[in-house]
Amino acid sequence: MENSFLSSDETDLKSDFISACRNEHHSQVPVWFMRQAGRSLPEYKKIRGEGSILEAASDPERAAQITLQPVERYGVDAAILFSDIMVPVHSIDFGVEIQPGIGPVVENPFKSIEDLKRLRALEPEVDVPYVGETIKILSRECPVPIIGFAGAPFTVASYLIEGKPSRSLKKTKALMEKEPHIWDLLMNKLSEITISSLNHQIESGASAIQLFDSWAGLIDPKSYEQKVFPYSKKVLSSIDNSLVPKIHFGVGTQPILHLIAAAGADVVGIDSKTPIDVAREKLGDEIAIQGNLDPEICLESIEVVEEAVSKILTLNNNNFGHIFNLGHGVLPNTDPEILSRVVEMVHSHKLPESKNG
Ligand code: 1CP
Repeated sequence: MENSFLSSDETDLKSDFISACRNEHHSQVPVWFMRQAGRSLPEYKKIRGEGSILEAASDPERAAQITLQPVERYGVDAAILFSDIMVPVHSIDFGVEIQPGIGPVVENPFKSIEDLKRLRALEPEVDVPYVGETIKILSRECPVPIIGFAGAPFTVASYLIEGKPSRSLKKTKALMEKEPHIWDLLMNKLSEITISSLNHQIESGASAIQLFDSWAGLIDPKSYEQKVFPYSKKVLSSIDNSLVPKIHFGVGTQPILHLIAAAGADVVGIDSKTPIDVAREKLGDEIAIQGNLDPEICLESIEVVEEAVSKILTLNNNNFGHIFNLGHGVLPNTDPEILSRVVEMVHSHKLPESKNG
């Protein structure tokens, strides 16, 4: 299937979001929110149903409807597929569940070389046909580009090894340091699974992809460079950016921002602790930046939020390579009215007529 949203110098449908990803001229700053689907929306709670998010995500009609909800309510410029970074490893029966209010939980966490056998190759048409079907429904019904996504090998590995959400990543760091050979085999297997998953989403009609390496900033920069970067690079470089732009995001990545870009990103997603002007100083003007309103600020009064939005737009200094977003996911107790106001404010900011001002 063709991606129907092209950049501004193509003749097909034009999208500010895709133009910004490609650092091309457009008139309005595009905006979407990480974790915009399936969080605070009352309409989500209505159709979510009982059972795990993995069940809801495996029903294409329902998953497509949930994906569309934030587009309809907020008027955001992109839709992120309703799914989860653990869907591929769940689908090959590694024994991953997602517990409401907790997150990914693994019954038998990854411990030894024996566990590699439990990570067979992903066959998307057989293992996750519902992902492709959801994207195909969205390709017909969604008025804005669809962002496909995957967890980066490191972040997915951390859940498989820890067995549950963790911020110390003790077991992950121990395996990485003490068992380099097993680490390499594990990361290679996860890289292949990630590549299959992303290519399947692109073939099904995703117009952009985002690689979430949410916990990349929790290890030291040297370990990131040696033990994580090569695999993310393998994933991103195996995706042709003439087909879709590639967004690479992690939290706490300021010291490794150049590597987040060098892994093969068209867009670097930054968290709220990295001011946009600082990011641009590190990355140069060619690469696009996505971010970075603090999700915690969205719990404050409208005046506080407005000031924070203005500050980000000012720091961006009318650079065309900017996609407005949060610095991490929408918090579950966020008032949807606040996010509607953010979209309105971002859209009312006018960019210059041409790239040279
Ligand atoms: O906009 C959307 O919500 C779209 C769907 C989506 C996305 C993009 C979900 C649904 N998950 C994700 C990505 C995801 N999942 C990431 C990367 C983004 C990020 O850093 O937030 C990560 C780290 C996960 C893993 C995960 N799944 C967590 C985090 C656990 C931790 O370590 O703190 C959680 C809580 C889940 C469950 C989950 N995923 C999605 C939903 C709607 C839910 C909640 C389900 C429930 O509680 O029933």
